[in-house]
Amino acid sequence: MKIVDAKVIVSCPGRNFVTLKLITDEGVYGIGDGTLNGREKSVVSYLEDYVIPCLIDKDPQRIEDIWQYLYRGAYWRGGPVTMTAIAAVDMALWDIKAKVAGLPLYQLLGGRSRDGIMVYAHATGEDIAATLDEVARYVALGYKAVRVQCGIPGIASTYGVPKDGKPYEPADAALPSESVWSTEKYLNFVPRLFQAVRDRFGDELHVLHDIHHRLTPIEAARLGKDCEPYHLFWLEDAVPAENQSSFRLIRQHTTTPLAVGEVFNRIYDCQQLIQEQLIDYIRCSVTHTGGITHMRRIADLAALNHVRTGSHGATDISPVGMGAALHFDYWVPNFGIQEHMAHNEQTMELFSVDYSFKSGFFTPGDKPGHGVDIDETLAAKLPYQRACLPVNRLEDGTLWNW
Ligand code: CS2
Ligand code: MG
Repeated sequence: MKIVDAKVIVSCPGRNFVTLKLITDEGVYGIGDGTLNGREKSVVSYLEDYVIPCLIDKDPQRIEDIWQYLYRGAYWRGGPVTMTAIAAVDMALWDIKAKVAGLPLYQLLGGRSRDGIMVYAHATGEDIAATLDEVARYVALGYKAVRVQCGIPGIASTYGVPKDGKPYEPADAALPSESVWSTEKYLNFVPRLFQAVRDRFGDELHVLHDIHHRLTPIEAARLGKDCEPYHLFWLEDAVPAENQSSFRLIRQHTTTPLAVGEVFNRIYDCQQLIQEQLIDYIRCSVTHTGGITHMRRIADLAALNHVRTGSHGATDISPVGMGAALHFDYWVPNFGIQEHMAHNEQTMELFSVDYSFKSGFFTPGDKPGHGVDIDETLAAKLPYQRACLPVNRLEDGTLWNW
């Protein structure tokens, strides 16, 4: 069997997606997600100019060898662009292998370890009352876990909170829009939010929160302590994690579980975090972390250290990436939770999926492969639209982490 052709399909059903299709001489093809929010075209170039020419005539069944070829063979290893491009190839190759075997992908990984995949939804609102109503809406839909983000009094716009009733998409302008941040206002407000959530919804609901890299370790430690009475499922991205030892200080001060990793792209980004047991959940995704082949390595290291998975699943993970993630989640023994932010209607017309939701849990479906495909005719009618992620400044104008 040989790879004879490859296409990189860029489409914008309300937001941009990069989809790779690898075609074999036997007519079987595989689909992979190569979407890197706000940097889509860099992955397109990396695939078209450097990766695809190396794949033609290669045996698609040799997933591991192709992975090593693209990773070690690049000399300039790692980084989000490279690892997203490798992920797209890897996902497409697993799709081909599973289609050839006539099995759903999770069967090739070792079969399912659970009956359903618990997901969390995003509840957001401009104030506490609106946010609680959103939580109630998800609880009524059957969700067992909800991420809660709320507008902060005195700050004009807050990460995760949509404006003008539109669905939240952070890449909202052709050039980065600017938001303003106040750590003090945020730290004083957030415990009140979670007090209100517990008062209304009781103890059972799993409640999550994303800090989005905005605190220092000691500030994160304060928030973790302040939130202990509300027993969060996790606090996410407390501080930027380039310096992995930052998490030691947070860990010494609080029992609130910690999650991190949506911007990581390889195992070395979380090696210390995992080996020193500084976190509870690793948030790497199949799409940005070298595909299923590399995610298995991260998950195995995590399993040795009591760390569970909680993969990134914002709308910038396409339905292809979500499909592949759900097969991974169905198998991975140390699964924790999966993020799920629903895609809009046009996206779900563009992509056909085999996964389904029931009472707070997803299942990946039993079609051979990962079960997700793209309508290329429709994709051609939805051209790329430039969209960047915002930047963030402190109230005095200093550039901060968004
Ligand atoms: C996020 C994302 O889902 C999350 O937890 O932090 O919303 C993130 O901001 C986007 O994926 C950026 O592309
Ligand atoms: Mg996040």
